[in-house]
Amino acid sequence: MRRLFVAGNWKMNTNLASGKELAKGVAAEAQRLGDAIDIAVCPPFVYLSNVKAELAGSKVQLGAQNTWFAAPGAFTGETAVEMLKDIGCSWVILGHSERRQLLGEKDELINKKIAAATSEDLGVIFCVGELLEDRQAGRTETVLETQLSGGLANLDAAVLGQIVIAYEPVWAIGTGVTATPEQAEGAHAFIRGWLTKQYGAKVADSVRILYGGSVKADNAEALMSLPNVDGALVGGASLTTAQFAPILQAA
Ligand code: G2H
Repeated sequence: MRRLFVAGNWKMNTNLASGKELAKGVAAEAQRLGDAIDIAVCPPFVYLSNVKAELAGSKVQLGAQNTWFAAPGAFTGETAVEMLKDIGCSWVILGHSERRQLLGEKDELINKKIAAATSEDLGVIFCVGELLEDRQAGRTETVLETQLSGGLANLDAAVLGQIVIAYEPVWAIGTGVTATPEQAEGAHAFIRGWLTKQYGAKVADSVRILYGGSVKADNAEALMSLPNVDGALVGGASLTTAQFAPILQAA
């Protein structure tokens, strides 16, 4: 049985005060819910330590939204995996479509980052997903396969224990358009089938696959109750406790 996982991707949102307030609210909700699910928040880099302080004593885990793949050194503006670990991060989001599209991140770079994070025991939320034009042209599975095989290249099965995959159809991100349960389940089942082919059924059955893309209180339960959907990566609706708490409750 896979344990459900809900992570809030705050993207480039909040300020210091609102980020601390939000962290406090999520910690309080997590406390109320007990130990039923895994919960993480992924604030902007500059607020990671402040948010961590607000989460003290809470089971809510901390995640970063990016990392660099090399050890500390001359990489202006970048952040090393060991720095993220040092300030208490348990997770890093990699392969997000906003970084693929806006910053030109390719599968090869994402693969290096995944390898670096997992080699230091930092959990990875590895995002994959197709563009609208891919879906319309019937290329969804080809795109997912390319992103999965590129991102996970040369990683052995043991590493999969530290990786959560997030299926985020790009056409559903921040648009208010959510994948239907059939579309989500279809893509998730395809991903699990691919994992089975690559790593065997035991590993594939243990990997959590989150859905991301306009998850809200009113669609969270339908999505997270699907057989191959093991939680959610939530953007916009993770930015207030009022919207995030019902999603946590739905898990
Ligand atoms: C997809 C998601 C979180 P939103 O990017 O990763 O954002 O829920 O705002 O669509």
